[in-house]
Amino acid sequence: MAKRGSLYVLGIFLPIWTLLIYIFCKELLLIRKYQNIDNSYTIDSQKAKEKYDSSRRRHYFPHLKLSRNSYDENALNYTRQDDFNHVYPRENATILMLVRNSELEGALDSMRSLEDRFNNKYHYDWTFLNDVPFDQDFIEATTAMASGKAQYALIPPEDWNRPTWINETFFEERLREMEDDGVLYGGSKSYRNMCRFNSGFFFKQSILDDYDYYFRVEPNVKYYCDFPYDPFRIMRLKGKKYGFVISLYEYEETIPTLWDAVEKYLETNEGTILPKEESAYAFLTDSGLVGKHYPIIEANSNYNLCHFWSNFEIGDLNFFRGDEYKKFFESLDIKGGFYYERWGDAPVHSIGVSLLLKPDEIIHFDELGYFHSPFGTCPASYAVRLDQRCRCQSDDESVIDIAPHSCLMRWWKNGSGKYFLKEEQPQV
Ligand SMILES: Nc1nc2c(ncn2[C@@H]2O[C@H](COP(=O)(O)OP(=O)(O)OP(=O)(O)O)[C@@H](O)[C@H]2O)c(=O)[nH]1
Ligand SMILES: [Mg+2]
Repeated sequence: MAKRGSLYVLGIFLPIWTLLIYIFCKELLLIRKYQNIDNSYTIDSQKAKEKYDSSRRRHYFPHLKLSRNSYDENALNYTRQDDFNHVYPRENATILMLVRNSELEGALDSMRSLEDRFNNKYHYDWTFLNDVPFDQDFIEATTAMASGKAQYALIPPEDWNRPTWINETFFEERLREMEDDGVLYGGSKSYRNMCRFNSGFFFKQSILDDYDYYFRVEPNVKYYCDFPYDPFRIMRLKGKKYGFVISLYEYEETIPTLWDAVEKYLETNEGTILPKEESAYAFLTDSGLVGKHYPIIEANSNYNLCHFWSNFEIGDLNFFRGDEYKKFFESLDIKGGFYYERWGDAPVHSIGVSLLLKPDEIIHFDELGYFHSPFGTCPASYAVRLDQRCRCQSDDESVIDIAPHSCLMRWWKNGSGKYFLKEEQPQV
C-alpha cells in the first residue's frame, strides 16, 4: 500500500521537478548569455576608449608644431587628475570689472564663465568699480558668484566726470555731429567718461593700490577654454607688462586727431622714452602687406589703426601708475579728444604700451579662448582645443584671429613674433 502511494507521488511530482530544473537551467544559461554580452560591450568600449586615447596622445605629444605661445615649458604636461586638492599659488593680482548696476545679469554670466575656466582654482579677488554706488542686489549676487573675495568701490567724481576745462558748447556741438554721422556711441556722454576713466584713472583707484596686476573683465563675455596656466604668473615670471588676446582696427572717425597728439608727444619726449626701433612703434605704423592682407582701412595718418581690444586685458598696474604712462596720458587728455572726439581706451592703452614697452614685454595669450560680441578668438590647434575643453571652433566666422580685419599678423611681424611649442622660447 505504502509502495503504491510513493509511486503515485513520484508520478505527479516528477514532471513538476523536471520542469523546475529545466526552467532553472534555462535562466542560468540566459544569465550567462547576458553576462557574455555585457563583457563583450565592456571589452568593445574599452577598445574604443584605448583607440581614442592613443590617437589623442599621438596628437598631443609627438613632433607636431602646435600653434601656441604659452612660454610655459610644462603646459602640455598638465594633468587634470592632479588638480584635486591642489593648492594653487596666487600672484598679487585682482580681476577687475567696471560695471553698471543694470548690467548685473551680464556681469554674472562673465563671472560664471571665468570662474569655471580659471578662477575656481585660484580664487583671485574680484574688484568692482562703479560711478554710482552698487546696489544690494548687485553686491549679493556677485559676491555669491565669486570664488574669491568680492570688493566694491565708488569712483570719485573727479576721476569720472568731464573736466571743467572742456568747452561745453563745442562739446555739445561735437556730440550732435558725431551722432548725426552715425558714429558708434558718438552721441553718448557716459561712454566718453568711461573711455577716459579706463585710459587714465582706473589704476589710480585706491582699492587697487596694493595689487600688482589686474585682469579686466566686462559683462557678457565668454571664456571658451580652460586656462592652461595662471596668466598672472606668466606675466610676473616672464616680465610681461601687458597681455591681450585680440587685436583689430579702430574706427577712424572716433579718433581723427589722436595720432597728431601722439606725434606731438613723441616730438616732445624724444630721447627720454624708448627709441622707436626698440619699442613696438612699427606695429602701429606698418601698413604694408602682411600675409595676404593690407590694412582693411586706409588711414589718414601714419597710424594704421591697430589696437589691442581692451575689453580683455591683463596688465601690470605699476606700469600704468608709472611716470611715463602718466605723462603720455596727460599729453593726450589735455587735447580734449576724449570728449570732442570719442577716443577709446583701447587705442590709447595700445599706443601707450606699444611706445613705452619693449615688444617682448607685451604678450599675446594665444591659447585663451574668448568672446566679446561680435568677435572671438579660439586656439587653432585641435589638440589644444581638446586638452583645454574648448567650446569654440577656430573656423567660426566670429573668430577673428587671422581674418583680414585682425591685426594679429601685424603683431607677429612687428611685435614679439610668433613662437611654436617646442621651439626655443625667447629669453626675457
Ligand atoms: N559704472 C559704469 N560702467 C560703465 C559705464 N559705461 C560703460 N561701463 C562699463 O565699461 C565697460 C565698457 O563698456 P561697454 O558698454 O561694454 O563698451 P564696449 O565694449 O565698447 O561696447 P559694447 O559693444 O556695447 O560692449 C563695460 O565693463 C561696462 O560695463 C557707465 O556709465 N558706468
Ligand atoms: Mg563691452
